[in-house]
Amino acid sequence: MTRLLLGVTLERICKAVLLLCLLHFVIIMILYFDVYAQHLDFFSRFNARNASRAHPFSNSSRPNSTAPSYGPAGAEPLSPSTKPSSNQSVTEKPLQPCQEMPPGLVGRLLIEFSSPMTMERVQRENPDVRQGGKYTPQDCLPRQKVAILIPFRHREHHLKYWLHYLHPILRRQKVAYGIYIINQYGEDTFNRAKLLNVGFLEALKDDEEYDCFIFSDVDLIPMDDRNLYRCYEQPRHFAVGMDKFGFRLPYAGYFGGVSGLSKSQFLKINGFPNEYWGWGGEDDDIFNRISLNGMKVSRPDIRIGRYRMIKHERDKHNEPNPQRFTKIQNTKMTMKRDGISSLQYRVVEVLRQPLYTNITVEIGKPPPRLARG
Ligand code: BGN
Repeated sequence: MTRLLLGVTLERICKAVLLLCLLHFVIIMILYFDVYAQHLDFFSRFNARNASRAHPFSNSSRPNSTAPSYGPAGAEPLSPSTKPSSNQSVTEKPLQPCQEMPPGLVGRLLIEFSSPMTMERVQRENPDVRQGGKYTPQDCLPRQKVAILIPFRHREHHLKYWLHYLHPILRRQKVAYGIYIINQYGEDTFNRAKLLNVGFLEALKDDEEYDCFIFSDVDLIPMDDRNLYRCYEQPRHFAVGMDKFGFRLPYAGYFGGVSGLSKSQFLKINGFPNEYWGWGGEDDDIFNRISLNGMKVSRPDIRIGRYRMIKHERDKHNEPNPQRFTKIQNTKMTMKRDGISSLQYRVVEVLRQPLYTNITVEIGKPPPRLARG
C-alpha cells in the first residue's frame, strides 16, 4: 500500500518536472525568436533611423557619435546617438522637450585653477562642440536658444578655464548655445556694457533664433550645475554668491558678474548703457533699467548661485570710473537715448574657433573730458 502510494507520488513528480521542462523550453524559444526579430528589425532600420535623427537646431556636418565628455565632476548621461543598449526600444520616438531640471546634473562642483590648462586639452575634452562654440543637445528638444556673451581683452588664460568648466556644465544643462567672446580692439578704456550690446546684435546676426542672452565675465565659474544658464520670466542674476564677497550678495541691488535677459527683456530696457567707460556702475545702471521698466530681478538660491573668481591683477585701462556715482543717479533720463538704439561700433574681425566665436570690435573711446589712463 505504502509502495503503491510512493510510486504514484514519484510518477506525479516526474510528470511535473517534465511539464516544467517543456514550459521552460517554450519560454526560451519565444525569447529567442523575439530577440532575433529585434536584431533583424534593428539592422534593417539602422540607416533610416540615423537619417531621421537630424536635429531642428543642428546645422553641423559633424557626426553626433562623439564619445561623451566629462565635466569637472565627471558625470554625463550618454546621448542616445551612442550605441543602443540591448534592451533599448527600437521604435522611433519623436524628441521630447528637454526636462526643466535635466537628470544628468551633478550639483556641487569642485572648481580649481591650479592645474595647468591648454586650449588643446579643452578641445579634446569637448569633441561634440561645433565650430564657433555651438552645441545642441541630441536627445531632447532644448526649450531656448542661448547666446553666451563674454566681454574680453587680454584674458586668454582665464578663457581656457572658463571653457574647460562651462562647456560640460552647459551640456549637462541641456542648453542649445553659442559662445561669443566680444574682444575690445585697441588699448583705450574698457567698456563692458557697450561690448555686451555689440554681442547682442552680433549674435543675432549669426543666428536670429537666439531668444536668450547670458552676459558673463570671463573669470567667473559657477560652483553648482543646478544654476541653470537660461532665461526666466524676469531678468536673471546668476552670480549671487561669489567667493570674493564671502558667498553673499554684496548689496541687494547687485547685478554684476553673470546675468541673463531674454531678447524681449533686453529690448524693453533699450539694452545696456554705452557710456560707462572704465570699471564700475554699468551693472547698477542695468539694475535701474530693469526696475524702472517694471521688472524684478530673479535669482537662484544662495546655496546654488555660488561662484569662484579667478584671481587677477586689476586690468590696465579699466580704472574705476569717477563718473559712475552721478551716472547711476540718472538712468531714468539716459536709458531711452543711450542703449542698443544708439549703439555704434565697427567689427574688426570675426574668427570662428573650435570652442567659441571671437568677435573683435572697435567701440571708440570716452569723450575727451573723460579721457584718462
Ligand atoms: C559696486 C559697483 C559695481 C560692482 C560692485 C561689485 C559702483 C557704482 C557706484 C556705487 N558700482 O560698487 O559696478 O559690480 O561694486 O564690485 O561703483
